[in-house]
Amino acid sequence: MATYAVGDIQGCYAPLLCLLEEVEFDKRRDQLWLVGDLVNRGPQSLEVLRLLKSMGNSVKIVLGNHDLHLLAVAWGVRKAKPKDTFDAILAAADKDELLAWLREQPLFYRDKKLGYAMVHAGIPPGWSLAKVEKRAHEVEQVLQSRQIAEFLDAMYGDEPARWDKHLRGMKRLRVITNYLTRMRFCTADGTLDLDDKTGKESTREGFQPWFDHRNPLLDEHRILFGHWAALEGQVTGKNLFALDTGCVWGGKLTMMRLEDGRYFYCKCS
Ligand SMILES: [Mn+2]
Repeated sequence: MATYAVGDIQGCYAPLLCLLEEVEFDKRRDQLWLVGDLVNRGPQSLEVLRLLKSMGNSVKIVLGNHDLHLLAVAWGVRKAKPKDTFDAILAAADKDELLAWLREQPLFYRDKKLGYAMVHAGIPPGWSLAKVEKRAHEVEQVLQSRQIAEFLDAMYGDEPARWDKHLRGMKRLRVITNYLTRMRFCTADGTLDLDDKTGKESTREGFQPWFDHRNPLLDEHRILFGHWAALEGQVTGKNLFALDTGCVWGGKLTMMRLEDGRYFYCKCS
């Protein structure tokens, strides 16, 4: 029995199959963790969703910004953008089942025994593990409720740029979602810069990668994340694992075996 965590797939089905084959993945015995952005930009988002859904309990997922965007288009609150490549999902006979499964997925996942947790983008400075879990759950509850369309519509936007415990309603859910699914750079007080998508250096004073700010949580817990292909899998913290290695941009798909920290890669065309 082993646990394998995989970076952003974004519809790249062939490299995912390649990795599963490489480690002789067996869903009766092993677990597959995915750091989100299962769909979009790549060629086979439908096949990726079908495969992961069929794997049942052996799969653990956290939602990424592209997954949420797919839900927003599917719920009719957003139009697909020219670059979006998930038309096949929206036209599929099993669309309803796939989307019902997707909306049930969390934004944060943790396995206490293994000592790992995962999130798509990051965790803002100052949030304890208990707070991340509680705030992620607020978004999850709305996604699984009748308010889903209202939330998906209100989810877009970069404001408020900073968490405040007094925030209520959609503004509160939007900033939580932006931290967990879109963040790269922020300041020590958690003010977000959602425009900068470059490597590790921000040009704006006070802005650093979210994980370079002091956060006691990062001393105690091992965190897997995706979303930031420009990092090329390189981070400094001993407890941090950046798994997005730009598969959809012609990079590679990365898989890490959590029990021994060994990496596996498949090339992406
Ligand atoms: Mn992403």
